[in-house]
Amino acid sequence: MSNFNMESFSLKGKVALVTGASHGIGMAIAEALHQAGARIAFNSSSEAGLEKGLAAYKELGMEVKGYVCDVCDEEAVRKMVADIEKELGIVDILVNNAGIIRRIPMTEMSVDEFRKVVDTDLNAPFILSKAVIPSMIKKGHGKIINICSLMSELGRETVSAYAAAKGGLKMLTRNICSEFGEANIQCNGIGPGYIATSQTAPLRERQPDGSRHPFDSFIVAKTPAGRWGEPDDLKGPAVFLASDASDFVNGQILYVDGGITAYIGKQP
Ligand code: NAP
Ligand code: GCO
Repeated sequence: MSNFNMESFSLKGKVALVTGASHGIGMAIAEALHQAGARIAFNSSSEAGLEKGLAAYKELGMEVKGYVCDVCDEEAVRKMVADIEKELGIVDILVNNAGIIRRIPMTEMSVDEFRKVVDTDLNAPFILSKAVIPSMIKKGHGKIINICSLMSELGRETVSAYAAAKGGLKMLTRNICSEFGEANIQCNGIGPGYIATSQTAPLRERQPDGSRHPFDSFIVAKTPAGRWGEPDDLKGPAVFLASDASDFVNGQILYVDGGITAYIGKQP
């Protein structure tokens, strides 16, 4: 007899850490996990970002714990996780959302710029996961959700560091699954398509004559849904992967992309 019921999607009693959730996709995911019953911790790399995030959560009527923490700094991450464990409890759900992109032609990109993207988008999820897994093992369960990208699968001009990092994040997801599945830790990824946030704002800016950005029109044509995604489109998939309902899903990347990775594109 299956013990599945709608409570399987509940996160009541769970503690979730969503990195880089002072706005954008991270905030939307934090909102959804909170709606499903989780207590939320988030971080920003700056005091200003933290304050902005806390004010926004207050507006939403959400009581959350916020921390200033650079996800690339292992010592700072260890301290943040220890503080969360003291103030909220062991982290049951980690969402590695914090990330950056630099759009620079590869031959013009400095090694330092390449390294910074890989550090934030790949090394930091390793650092965060390493910090929370021991307590998850002790507790007997845990959920790690890595925010990958359609660029975990596809490349394009100027995003070499980002695509390399997000491709690596896909494989880190599979490796955490492989190494800790037997400890009842499920590690999956969400691969958003093109989502309307501050990160993609430059790709959607109106042209001087008021017309749409060519890239904006290109993406809308390439996406079967015929639109950019919104952060809200990621809420349901995040709750599913954070909940007991996905206990037998491990090492998978769930593409939430309006179909773009499945579509060759309309004949011009
Ligand atoms: P965003 O608006 O730029 O938000 C990224 C967040 O990451 C910011 O809140 C920033 O926080 C945080 N962050 C960056 N570096 C950090 C660091 N060193 N330490 C702590 N926090 C740091 O981007 P978004 O569109 O919401 O993207 C969120 C995630 O989704 C990223 O991993 C991105 O790669 C991924 N993604 C986005 C899209 C899209 O189309 N938008 C598609 C696929 C995947 P502070 O500024 O507060 O420090
Ligand atoms: C870009 C975009 C993409 C999105 C996202 C797509 O420059 O092509 O920023 O990289 O951010 O990752 O899934």
